[in-house]
Amino acid sequence: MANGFSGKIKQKLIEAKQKWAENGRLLTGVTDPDKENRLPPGQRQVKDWPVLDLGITPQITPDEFRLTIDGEVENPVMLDMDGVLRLPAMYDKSDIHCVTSWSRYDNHWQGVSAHALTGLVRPTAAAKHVLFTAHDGYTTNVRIDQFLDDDVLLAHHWEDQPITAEHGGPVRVVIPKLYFWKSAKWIRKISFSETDHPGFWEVRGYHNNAEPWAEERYG
Ligand SMILES: Nc1nc2c(c(=O)[nH]1)N[C@H]1C(S)=C(S)[C@@H](COP(=O)(O)O)O[C@H]1N2
Ligand SMILES: [Mo]
Repeated sequence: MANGFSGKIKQKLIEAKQKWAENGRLLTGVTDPDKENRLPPGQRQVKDWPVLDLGITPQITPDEFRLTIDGEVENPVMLDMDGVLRLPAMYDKSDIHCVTSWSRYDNHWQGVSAHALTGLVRPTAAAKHVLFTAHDGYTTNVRIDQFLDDDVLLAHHWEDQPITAEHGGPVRVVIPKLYFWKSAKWIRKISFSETDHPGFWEVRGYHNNAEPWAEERYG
């Protein structure tokens, strides 16, 4: 493969995060179903933008970028960067909530909406789940209704700049209303399916739904 990688898998960090799930770290026992507070329970606001990964930073140039969308769809596609940029652009401002407790307000994203993507590939009636696969081997899963929220996009710009490699460029997923581990960086495949396929953290004790105001951190 022509793509470059830097770093190596941080096995200790993965084991530590698995322990947090076993111990229920950060759980307050308080939920906020009506989202009365902008900050979900157990979160704190940060002004910087932390980088979280498994230790590997794939270096994918826009030229090398390919995105496969397959599974329960009428029109499977493989898009290159031009193919992504030709789809209607969407802009959104949203907050990030990472399960390790930091939240970052007012991120300005530009990219392609989940709606534009499904308009292109047309999921079949059987499609109920979505699995994202990334260049570092990471996977994460959501239900199709979570994917089709109005603020979900495949982002290629943040604050009017191309998304950097450390933050998942050239293209990453952004699903603002779920904990940020659901937002795959360095996306290379999106698969629609009838059955659910739990992802990297979901099989290591993290919640399948990941809704911050319900404190769905672990489970
Ligand atoms: N491909 C990939 N995507 C990923 C991850 C990862 O390790 N690999 N980490 C997830 C986690 S746990 C978080 S909190 C966010 C971090 O995104 P950031 O580094 O841009 O803040 O990416 C998510 N998406
Ligand atoms: Mo995270």
